Amino acid sequence: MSATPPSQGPIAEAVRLLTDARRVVFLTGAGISAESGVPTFRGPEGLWRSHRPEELATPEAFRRDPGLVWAWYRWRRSVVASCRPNPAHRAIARRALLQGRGVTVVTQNVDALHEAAAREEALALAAGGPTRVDPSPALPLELHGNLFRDRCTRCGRVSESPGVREGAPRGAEASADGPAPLPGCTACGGLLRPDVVWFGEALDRETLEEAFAAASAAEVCVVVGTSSLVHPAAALPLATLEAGGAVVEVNPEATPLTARATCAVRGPAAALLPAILGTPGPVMP
Ligand code: BJW
Ligand code: ZN
Repeated sequence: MSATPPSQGPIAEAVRLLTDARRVVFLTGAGISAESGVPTFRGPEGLWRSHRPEELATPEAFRRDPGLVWAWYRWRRSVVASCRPNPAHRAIARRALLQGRGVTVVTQNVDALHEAAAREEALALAAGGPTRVDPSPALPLELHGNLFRDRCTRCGRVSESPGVREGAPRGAEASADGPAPLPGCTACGGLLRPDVVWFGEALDRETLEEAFAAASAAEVCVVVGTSSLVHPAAALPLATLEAGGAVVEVNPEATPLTARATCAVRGPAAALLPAILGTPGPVMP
């Protein structure tokens, strides 16, 4: 059972805003996965501290040195593959599954942890019951792609990247004998790249339109663990505000969004989201 939330302060206001809201958007960034062990981008421990974005997360960087970019993504895949959803992912998934289509989960993250939480919570909700629970209301719109998919630079074919999901052998990803060879498309032989969105690249139009439609229709947009610096994602909560909805920000630090948020809750997501949304039950083995 969840602890009784406080009756005053930002948490209480967030609870009040969300209790009866029928249309809710959750917009998440790297901070929601920090407590799962996934590095964030900015900040003292962030990925950009030791790797400059323009060296690794642009199409120019990939054209210049695909081996370097692939080495970085292979390393990140191996890190993320061993990470599990934390109570923040699970609380969001639980709310989406219990409320159904009124909730939209939008993420900038490429770590697939919202998807894992959706499947785990669907199993937990179905536990002991005769029918399975459909995880799809809790599956996220992935604005910046997915670390575990590849895309062919020649024919555009998208495929699951082999050997990097949890439990899979890592031998195919790196070798003690030197850098792994550049991966090729099984359909046309073209060079594969990670199916993620780099700086200067357009986001998938349908996904973005769906996210903006949900944000504009939302009574509440809950913005969790993002620096609110990267566009167009950073404009989603502004669409909610412009349409008359409320914005709840959950972040240990202030961001450019804070001054405009209806309510800013300071602290780590894994503790705060369950306090605001209720604690999910045990995960099924
Ligand atoms: C916790 C916590 C805990 C810590 N609990 N919280 C308008 C204005 C200005 C610039 C632009 C603009 N429109 C477009 C641009 C350019 C650019 C941009 O935004 N630049 C700005 C940075 C200046 N945008 C683009 O280029 C985008 N493309 C585009 O607009 O295309 C237009 C176009 C149209 C038609 C044709 C062609 C082009 C694309 C952006 C792609 C971003 N890609 C990356 C890499 C993805 C792949 C990968 O992972 O490798 O996405 S960059 C990186 O930043 C990643 C993230 O998704 C994204 C956002 O980062 P996020 O999530 O905010 O993480 P952090 O680390 O910054 O912040 C973590 C936060 O968590 C902090 O606030 C902490 O305090 C907090 N936190 N622990 C809760 N426990
Ligand atoms: Zn191909």
